[in-house]
Amino acid sequence: MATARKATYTASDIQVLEGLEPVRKRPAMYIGGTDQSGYHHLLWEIVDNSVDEVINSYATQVDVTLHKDGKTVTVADDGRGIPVDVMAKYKKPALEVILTTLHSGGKFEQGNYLHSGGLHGVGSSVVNALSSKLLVEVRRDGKRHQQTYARGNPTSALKVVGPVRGRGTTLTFTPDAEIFGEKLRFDAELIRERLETKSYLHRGMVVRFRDETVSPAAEATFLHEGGIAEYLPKLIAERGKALVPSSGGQFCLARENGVRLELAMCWTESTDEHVLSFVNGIPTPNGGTHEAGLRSGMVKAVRNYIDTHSLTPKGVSLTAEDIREGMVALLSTYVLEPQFQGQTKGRLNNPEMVATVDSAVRPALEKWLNDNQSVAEAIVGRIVLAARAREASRAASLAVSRKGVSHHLNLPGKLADCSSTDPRESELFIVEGDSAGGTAKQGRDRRTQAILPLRGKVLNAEQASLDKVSSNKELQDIVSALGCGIGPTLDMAKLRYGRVFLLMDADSDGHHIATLLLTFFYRHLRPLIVAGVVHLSQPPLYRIDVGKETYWALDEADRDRILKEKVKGNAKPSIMRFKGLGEMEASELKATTLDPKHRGSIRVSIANELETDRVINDLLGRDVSARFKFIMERAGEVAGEELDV
Ligand code: 0RA
Repeated sequence: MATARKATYTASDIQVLEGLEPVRKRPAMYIGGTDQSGYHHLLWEIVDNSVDEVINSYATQVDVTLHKDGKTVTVADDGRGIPVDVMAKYKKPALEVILTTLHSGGKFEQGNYLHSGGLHGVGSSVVNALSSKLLVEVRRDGKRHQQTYARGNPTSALKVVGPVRGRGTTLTFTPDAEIFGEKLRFDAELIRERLETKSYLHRGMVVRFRDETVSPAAEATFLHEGGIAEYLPKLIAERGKALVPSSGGQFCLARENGVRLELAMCWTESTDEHVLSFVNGIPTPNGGTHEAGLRSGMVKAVRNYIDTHSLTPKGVSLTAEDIREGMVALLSTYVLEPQFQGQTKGRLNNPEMVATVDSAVRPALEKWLNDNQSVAEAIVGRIVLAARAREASRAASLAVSRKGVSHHLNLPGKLADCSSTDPRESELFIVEGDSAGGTAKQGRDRRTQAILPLRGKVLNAEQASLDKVSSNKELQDIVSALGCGIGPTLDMAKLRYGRVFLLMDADSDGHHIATLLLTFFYRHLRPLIVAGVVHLSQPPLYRIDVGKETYWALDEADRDRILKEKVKGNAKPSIMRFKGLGEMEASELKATTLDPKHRGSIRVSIANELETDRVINDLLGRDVSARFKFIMERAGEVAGEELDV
């Protein structure tokens, strides 16, 4: 840390000053309001003073107690103790000056104190002014000093009440009901959270919280040697997001010029970005210049890594948003003279912080990516995925809005719709070919099952230009029938069917079409897959009659198993192989594929988005049969229930 700290502090270092009436007249000016948040602000101010002693290595521990009444709190530290020597100019102890005058405090900004909140020195007198009762105890020079206050005024002189070991300051106060009303109480859960967060921000600091509003009193000790790197996994778990495998990293940077910075970050599979930032240990929920610096430095570092390792994807350009998608970061910065916007310090305004953080983050992150190449690869994969998804949905939504398709009114002509309009019971079967479509229409339950026959092959959504995809007739028909739209404007609430089945021949052409359709759903209608709407029908390839019994086999292996198990003695089974769905009777199709009670199907799900994306890219561009093989292998593994694409 570049800041020089003065070894001693004298009464002459206190700068002053103003009485406390303005605070009681306009409390909101000082604590943001007299609501629940302002009430707790009093406590944060006092806690931050003690935390400052820890940050500056004068104290090791902060103890907070919430007393039984829920309105009185005690904050104790083992720091230097607030000075008690009499100030010549005021003829009062420094402690009393600090607690009774506004803007008093050490000349912190002149560099003898690295402080947390930016309002300190102001803090304790503001708290005193707004408390109906305040008791301060200072342990210094082997003596225990005490003084009491009410609404900012001393109610006793500063007294030595006895000998003491060690040093430190303890403040006990009750927010004034005249200011805050009778109803407000401290919220133990809020305090616990705030204290725990502090303990992550200042590694090694011991924070204890004792809640006496419950019996027996609840005690918690917070100590996180790992600092914010330990906080990151907790944050992600709280938000319930899956981590991009091993994309976590931590960068701790020390900077000259009084700027200290710590950063822990990783990427999740969620599409939103989440940055939690702090200035001098105080949360900045509205971000500010330090966050802007993080974003720009991070994007530059990742871009540079992609460029130098020739990882630039073909056919898609990466935007800053793609790079930031799914990012979770904890940024803790220290600023000597922080300028905050608003009374509650929600946003950092120091303009120099953009460049400061940017130039700290960029080289550190780049080095880290180079040192952790496999992690870097996962991160880049994640980013390319974001870019592809963005381009796909943009093109798709453009095409749809250009055509002005009204999904409800513009149902495709060849759709044999069901009579029910309740998506919970309605199903759509997308069927390969007109002849199979005809069979399916005969075998379906007209009330709940709709049939959409597809002619020939659909377009390869992976290879074709995005524009072509959305103007492809077969794909457009699917979108119109579904009714939910596509891309960013997709609205699951408008989806007309609760289940969608892809019903293709059990041959290689059928496999190919299923693959292309899955690609289309994956790229353009992904929420349907995520919601578990999309299924692959499993029509049988063989019908086996043994005596009066009929068995259906999905493939050769299935056929052989049935023959072995079911054909006893010299019974003569009759085996029939369907060349396509069109060869089946409507009743057969119904019994094996359409009827919910007997049909076989696989629900399509995305087990691993990154992996899926890679597979689709690798395989579908060139070798579609390999891609299908992949699907079928996986289908076998999951025994006809779930298919992970
Ligand atoms: C001003 C000067 C010194 C210490 C403190 C304030 C101080 C304030 C608080 C508030 C809570 N706990 C605190 N502990 C210390 C420096 C005194 C010296 O140089 O000895």
